[in-house]
Amino acid sequence: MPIDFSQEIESVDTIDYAEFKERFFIPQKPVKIKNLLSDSDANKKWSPDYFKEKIGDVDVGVFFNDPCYLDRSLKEAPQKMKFSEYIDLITAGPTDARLHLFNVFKHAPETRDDFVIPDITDRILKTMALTFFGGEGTVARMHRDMDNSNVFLTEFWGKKKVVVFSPDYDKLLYRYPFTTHTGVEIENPDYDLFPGLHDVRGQHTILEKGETLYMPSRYWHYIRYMSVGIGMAFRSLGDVSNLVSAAWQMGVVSQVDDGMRQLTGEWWFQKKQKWALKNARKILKSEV
Ligand SMILES: O=C(O)CCC(=O)C(=O)O
Repeated sequence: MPIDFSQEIESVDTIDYAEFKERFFIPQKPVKIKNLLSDSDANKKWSPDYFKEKIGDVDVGVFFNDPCYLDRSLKEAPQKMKFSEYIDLITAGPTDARLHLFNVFKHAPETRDDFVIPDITDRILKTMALTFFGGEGTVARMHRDMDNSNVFLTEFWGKKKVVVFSPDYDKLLYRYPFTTHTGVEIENPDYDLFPGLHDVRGQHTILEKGETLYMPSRYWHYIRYMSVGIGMAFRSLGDVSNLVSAAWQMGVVSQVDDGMRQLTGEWWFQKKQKWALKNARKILKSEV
């Protein structure tokens, strides 16, 4: 059976703290909330032109999906351009150029007042909202967020397909050890190389303008922009065990990974690839 993410993520119109906690937060289940921020000024005002006018002259770092970075997030964007040029690029037609975790509020602080983060859960990092820009066809390839926080992603312009998988599928998704990344392409899976994908089940949604998607801590996510898109994510801290493992991952494991990559280059990447295949094989064997 092919990898299956045809199930839709549950969707609610509105939800309060108590219901969210009981039905989604404690069980760590994804949910789309249609009207968490749909009334905000951001949903009324944000557009490519709105930001082009405000911060057109700012230099921004633009990311592309280069396959040589399959096993990590790039810390620095490979290309810089004026924000206005970036908007011209993404509005001209399909492109994979994206602004990832972009702090638009540093350049246009007044736009932070365009929305109020609701008290939907505890330990929300209210000052840490970040934005994402992309063109039609832009892909945020499959990854888990290294900080293990709970993510609330709101789309304020355009729409995107989001596919999520539980962290229980870590090994069958062929996570490269030492990282929160995988080389699998879920919309074009290579079953010969990654046979474990046959057993993977996920969920998807089309996140439309104004809607918010809650992705629990450590959930895998894959995102494809169906149009030019502007999103904003805020986060709430994971529980103690997630915080400890995030600190370990960021402070130790990924430092070792970076060091080994610098020392041994391709050898390290191939080693991780082998380990990922071996980890999945073990699970497949135990299932027989
Ligand atoms: O919407 C996007 O471009 C990416 C969002 C994402 O990967 C995240 O919130 O972790």
